[in-house]
Amino acid sequence: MTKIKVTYFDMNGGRGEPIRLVLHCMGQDFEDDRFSFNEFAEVRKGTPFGQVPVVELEGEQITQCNALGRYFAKQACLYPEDAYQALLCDEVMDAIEDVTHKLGGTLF
Ligand SMILES: N[C@@H](CCC(=O)N[C@@H](CS)C(=O)NCC(=O)O)C(=O)O
Repeated sequence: MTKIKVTYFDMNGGRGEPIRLVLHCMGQDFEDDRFSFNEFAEVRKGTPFGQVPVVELEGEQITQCNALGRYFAKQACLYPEDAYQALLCDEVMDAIEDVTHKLGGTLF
């Protein structure tokens, strides 16, 4: 696999953590680009949509945490091939995103 750089807050959790975790699980080297909350205003100027997480892959900046999580999880055999099982995974991921979205509103 090519060079991977994950840019996200220096925290355990949030939208970036599942991406870091799946990369660790698959033994994939990656640049763990962490930044403080104070640095976010500057970092977001260089990201699509002004949001994080962002993963640099094949020289492109890719966004959307669940899409990225699924992409790596498929390569790590951590995402079901069975369509129904995949649906159940997606349901949980999207429910967590709903909660995260509401929580985010209280932080920013
Ligand atoms: N749909 C995006 C949402 C990303 C997102 O909202 N990230 C937060 C940090 S966890 C952010 O950058 N918030 C700043 C903003 O939306 O202005 C995803 O799933 O990755």
